[in-house]
Amino acid sequence: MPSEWKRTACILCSENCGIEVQIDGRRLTRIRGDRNSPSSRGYLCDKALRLDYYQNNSERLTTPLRRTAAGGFEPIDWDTAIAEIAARIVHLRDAYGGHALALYGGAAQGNQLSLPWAVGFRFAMRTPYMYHALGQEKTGEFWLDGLLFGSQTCHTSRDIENSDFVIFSGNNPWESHGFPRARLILQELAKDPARTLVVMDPRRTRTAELADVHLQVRPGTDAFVLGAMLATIFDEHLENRAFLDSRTTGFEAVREQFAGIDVELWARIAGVDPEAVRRVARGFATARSACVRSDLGLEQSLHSTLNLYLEKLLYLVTGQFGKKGAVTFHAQTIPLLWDSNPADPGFESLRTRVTRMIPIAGFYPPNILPAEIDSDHPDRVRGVFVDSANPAVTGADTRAYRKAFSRLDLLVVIDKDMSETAELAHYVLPASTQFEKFECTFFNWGFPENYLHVRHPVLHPTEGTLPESEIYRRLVAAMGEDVSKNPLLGPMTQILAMPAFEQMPPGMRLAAAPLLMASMMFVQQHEAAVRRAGVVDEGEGLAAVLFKRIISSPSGAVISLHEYEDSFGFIRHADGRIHLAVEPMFAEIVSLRAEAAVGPVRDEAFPFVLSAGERRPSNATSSYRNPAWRTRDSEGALRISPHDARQLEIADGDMVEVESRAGRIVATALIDDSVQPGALSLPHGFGLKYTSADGTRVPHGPQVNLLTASDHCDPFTKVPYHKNIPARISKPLPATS
Ligand SMILES: Nc1nc2c(c(=O)[nH]1)N[C@H]1C(S)=C(S)[C@@H](COP(=O)(O)OP(=O)(O)OC[C@H]3O[C@@H](n4cnc5c(=O)[nH]c(N)nc54)[C@H](O)[C@@H]3O)O[C@H]1N2
Ligand SMILES: Nc1nc2c(c(=O)[nH]1)N[C@H]1C(S)=C(S)[C@@H](COP(=O)(O)OP(=O)(O)OC[C@H]3O[C@@H](n4cnc5c(=O)[nH]c(N)nc54)[C@H](O)[C@@H]3O)O[C@H]1N2
Ligand code: SF4
Ligand SMILES: [Mo]
Repeated sequence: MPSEWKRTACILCSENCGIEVQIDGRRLTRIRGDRNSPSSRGYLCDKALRLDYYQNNSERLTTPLRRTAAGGFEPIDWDTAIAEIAARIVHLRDAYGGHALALYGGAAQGNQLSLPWAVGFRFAMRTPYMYHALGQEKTGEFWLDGLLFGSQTCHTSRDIENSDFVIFSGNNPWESHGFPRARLILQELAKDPARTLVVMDPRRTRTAELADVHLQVRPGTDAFVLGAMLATIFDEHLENRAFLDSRTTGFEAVREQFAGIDVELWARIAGVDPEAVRRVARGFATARSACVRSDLGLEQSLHSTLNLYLEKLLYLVTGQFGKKGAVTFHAQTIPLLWDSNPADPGFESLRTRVTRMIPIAGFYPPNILPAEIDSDHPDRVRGVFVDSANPAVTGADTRAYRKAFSRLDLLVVIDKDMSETAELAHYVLPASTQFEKFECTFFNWGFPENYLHVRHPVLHPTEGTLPESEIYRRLVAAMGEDVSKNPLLGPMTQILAMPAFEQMPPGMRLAAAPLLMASMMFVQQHEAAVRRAGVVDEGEGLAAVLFKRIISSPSGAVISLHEYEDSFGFIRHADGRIHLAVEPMFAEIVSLRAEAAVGPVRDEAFPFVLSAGERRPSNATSSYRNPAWRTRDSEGALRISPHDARQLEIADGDMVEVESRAGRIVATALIDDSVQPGALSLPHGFGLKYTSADGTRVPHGPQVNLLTASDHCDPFTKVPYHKNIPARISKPLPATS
């Protein structure tokens, strides 16, 4: 008998749309959007309907595992696992120092409630090293935010829903979402003749098909287009003087950087019509409200950090900031982002020992980790603890990762499934799924209204599994750590001793502790906005009321309601202004000018540009391991233009070899006129192993990171240039059967 409808969320992407599920035994049999969710309001994309594949699959882990001398795994009990891992961590820490240890991940798309426990555990390991997927995408933005706004925690949001003029640069929200109810909002934008939708993307994506203007740039040339837009704005005096005077410093220095740029030439380098570039620049500058949203297409492409700087200048010099329909800041419930400020005392000691990389917003980039391990440096990393991540597939250069991990003295993986990273580990610890424990995402980045959705479990934990918070609590205890000195575990342990917490069910206590802490901090920072959201203190204290609202709103709760003007209160520079002049970026603009003078350089040996990691209806990071969830594109096809397919005599469905300087893989060709001649595109999230009917565990679809290299990345952030891999492809391979 199916259960009544229970409320939870889809955990496949950062949106975490509210859902209702019916459960039959252990199966999620029916799923629908939760209309009571204040954020998603019943919206879903169809990937969510198959969440049973996340909950139930043959690769689920149900017991701790320990590597055997023969190279396999043996099941062990939790007490043994915790005691042995704790002892080995303490040994490495005390023999070599905390910098010999690193944490990787700590949270994925929807399971961030244990993050404070994970960070507390990192403190107990005495290491600053927190490697995270955000270091493959967003750290350029965080770094710039630090310089522009005074803190890397000054993260921006976009009021797309209310905007008259929206540019999506290097993202495809029709498929990837990235903001609430994406498809509905895109359709509204497209339909409304009074509003303008611009897409900058080398491929004619579903989002681009909806656009009023599609700037179909050549891969890797966005900096030229954005530079040409800024030059147009300055040439035509379209900057917003009042905003610049009252809110910013450094404008003149910025404007000088764009003097004399040949808009015509820069647009042509990018392969787009100069007049279209000018029109977009004018439209953006003069719109009542405008915003620009970028994602991996800018971050993981050539000039990554510079692209983001130019994108930020676009909205800042036009004053499309801190008002309805524009770019704004947003509140953070749990500070996911930290301010890694080079001016802080002791900052130099945070540099990694081998590559000397700095943290950005508290995160280290996955691209450097293999080098930090696979080195003869006496201070190399020797122990890695991975939680909710699968770097053996998702990190750049799979071979380098595998080789480096094989040199570790200790690799521990917490996952709900046997992942490719878990296969390499000394110990594997089974986590309860996100339907079996209290969870939430801290990617709740709404503005002016901000929401938090704390999900209660809809299933009992699978036998043998634990929630991460409990795993960390046990590990730290077994390490003999005095938690009272731990900056996170200390306060959380005090909260746990409060009578109200002692009475909570065990599964709830550890989850609730960080939420009370977060509520207190949130009220301290945003009291007026919390009150505006209807949180009323009747004597218990505002934080206590907010906490209760958070913990007892099964569809999620509104936690703050800001005013657009509040945006300026987030700025952390002492003068309260936005500092537009980011000197290191000026040098990048000088190089860009030099590049413009030379023109595009082609790698003759690898003449194609491969975009390695496209978001499609057939992928959902590595959350779905069973390939049966895919109703189409089961091969994870390689898109190739009709022109190139003709040249190479490739037909739809042919197998071809794709080769880069880092490696080669075989993929199935899909002839597709949405890609430009010379461009190729492979999906993200394929190549995961699953047990076949004959009992063997085999990968399904392309493992794109066999083609990517650790050093093909941005110099400032080490964010990989995954969207711009020089590649070549073979003629069709002979059929195998
Ligand atoms: N279905 C699905 N949705 C997802 C995910 C998933 O795995 N599957 N993953 C989630 C995650 S973790 C993230 S970070 C987001 C990412 O979301 P997006 O960034 O939107 O995803 P991508 O498809 O990787 O890349 C976006 C676009 O960049 C374009 N692009 C490639 N090269 C360039 C270039 O040089 N310039 C420009 N302007 N564009 C370029 C590509 O053609 C592509 O359309 O998606 C999230 N949503
Ligand atoms: N070439 C290329 N590489 C890329 C990208 C690209 O576009 N191209 N995109 C990059 C981006 S943007 C991202 S975000 C990363 C994503 O890559 P990762 O950071 O590695 O994250 P996921 O792929 O989401 O893997 C999450 C793991 O968490 C496990 N998991 C799910 N739920 C739970 C849980 O509740 N507890 C625990 N402990 N584990 C759980 C899943 O089984 C899975 O193994 O990939 C990056 N890699
Ligand atoms: S995949 Fe993302 S957009 Fe789609 S239902 Fe799940 S959370 Fe919502
Ligand atoms: Mo991501």
